[in-house]
Amino acid sequence: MLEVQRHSPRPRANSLNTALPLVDLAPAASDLRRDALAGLSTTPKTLPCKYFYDDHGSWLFDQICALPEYYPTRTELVISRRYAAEMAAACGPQALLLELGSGSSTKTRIILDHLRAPAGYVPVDIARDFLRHAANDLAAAYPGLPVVPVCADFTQPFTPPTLAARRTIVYFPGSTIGNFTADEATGLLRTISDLMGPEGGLLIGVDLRKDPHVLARAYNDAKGITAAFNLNLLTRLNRELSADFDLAQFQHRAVWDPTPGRIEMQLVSKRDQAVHIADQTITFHADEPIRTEYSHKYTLEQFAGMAATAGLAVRKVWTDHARLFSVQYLTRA
Ligand code: AVJ
Repeated sequence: MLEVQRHSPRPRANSLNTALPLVDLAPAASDLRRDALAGLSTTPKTLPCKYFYDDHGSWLFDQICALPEYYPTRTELVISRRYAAEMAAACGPQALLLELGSGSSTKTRIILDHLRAPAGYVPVDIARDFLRHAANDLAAAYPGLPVVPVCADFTQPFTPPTLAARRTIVYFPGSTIGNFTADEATGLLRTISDLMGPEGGLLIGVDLRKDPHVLARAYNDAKGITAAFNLNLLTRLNRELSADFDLAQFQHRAVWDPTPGRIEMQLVSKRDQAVHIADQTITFHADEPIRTEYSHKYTLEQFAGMAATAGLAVRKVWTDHARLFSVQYLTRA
């Protein structure tokens, strides 16, 4: 069955139901079980945010991006449209664009529209079918552009396909870098430096420090889409690990922690309860949280310092008038 092949460590082309071959390095189901059980056995309890992005979670995230309270996507789109020509000039001609966490590849099109003779596009995402559709749509819109989707967890080592290009530009929009602690982010920036090589560059979206009330609204939207996105993690554990979380007994919460400068998303147990996952029993007391996501907000100075630790130098910074968000171009120092 497909399940077995999926665990194969070697990249393989999968042309089932699709025009584009997809390099499938998706994490095995056993990774989810191991990570979930490990995270729920610690105090405080945690679950890795990368598991938000199954196909439904990726769809819910796109709904978040369209919310009036969720300023990052809207603002990054404004910045990207306004400065696309400058961004493309920084990337240079015949560049291969390697995008980490490509989702629906919406912002990518703005960059691709301005790049001179792009050599190819490699979207990397953990949600296989969502990636397949996004990559096929994008390839149809850019005839002649080589598009090689890679289903992978980019927080783990992976080897991207090699395509002929003058240089590699790693594209990492959305401030996904904010999901990592400073140590993890520094490590990821080093990995990115390896991916882009000595002549390459990094075009990255970085969310900035701001009024905590603006942040609180962005992560506690009125329609409850962020809550649904957060709770979908438990639905996924129920489905894929035969867990028995009662979704009515957990509540979405997002709190701003000023010292590290981050939003922390949690799923809070409404009462004392026990949950079964893969022949283990996990007990919760009333009000006990599972931490599901960090979203760090940086000053320009903080981010530049972290990049320097990883051997990268900020060459260009583009922001909106209110300085809510930034897009930055980095190369090796
Ligand atoms: C795309 C991961 C950066 O942290 O703001 C949105 C995910 N979480 N609402 C973020 C998210 C809650 C988003 N990232």
